[in-house]
Amino acid sequence: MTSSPTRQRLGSCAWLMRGFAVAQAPALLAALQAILARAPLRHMVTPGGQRMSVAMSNCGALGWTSDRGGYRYRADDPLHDRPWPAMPAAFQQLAGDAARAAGFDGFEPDACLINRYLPGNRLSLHQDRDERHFGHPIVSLSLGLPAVFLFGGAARGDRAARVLLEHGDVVVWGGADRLRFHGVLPLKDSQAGRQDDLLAAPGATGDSGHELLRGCRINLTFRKAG
Ligand code: MD6
Ligand code: FE
Repeated sequence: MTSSPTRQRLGSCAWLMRGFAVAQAPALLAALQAILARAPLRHMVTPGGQRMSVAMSNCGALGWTSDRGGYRYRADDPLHDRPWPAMPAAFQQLAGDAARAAGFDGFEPDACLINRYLPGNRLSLHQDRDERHFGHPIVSLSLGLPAVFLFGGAARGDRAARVLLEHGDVVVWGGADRLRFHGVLPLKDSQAGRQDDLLAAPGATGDSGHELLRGCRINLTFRKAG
């Protein structure tokens, strides 16, 4: 495994950049608060009829949605049939900078999916394949409480690595890793003790103090969906 203090390889085209966004987090959270006032977090329903435990919203030209009809990107928030809030410049900047640091130049996301995890919430193994092209990477930013990210292989049954994602961490993946299965283990109630088998950052803490993050984890994933 190739590592550096700032970049840790998770796959041939997948990188964890610990603490990459810690400094920008307060500004990102202020922008996020305004977005969520207009496009509130909600529990979507899977095509199979299950209510998702993770609450979601979006910003950008396109937003990822799920309902009985399937998974798809839409230009309008189905809660009120108005466009999703625009993607703030600070979000675009962060996503482009992170992609570049991971070797993907010129990343211009048009979609940002916002995921909010409360203790006990999990995201089962899935691939991200609702985007029009798989030639663009995905940039994922973790805020708030830490979570264990499962990073699997090309097949659902492949063994998955466990990666601890903490406040300010960014994961970027694309290329040969773009369709790897991944998920999130149930969120722990407090800042659980670090486990030896996880890739953990020395000295990192789980909380930033912003009220939006009280008792939860928020993950932003930036994609080029259209
Ligand atoms: C999460 N993330 O970390 C869920 N997908 O809360 C994802 O599903 C994800 O982190 C694609 C790329 C990066 C991700
Ligand atoms: Fe995903």
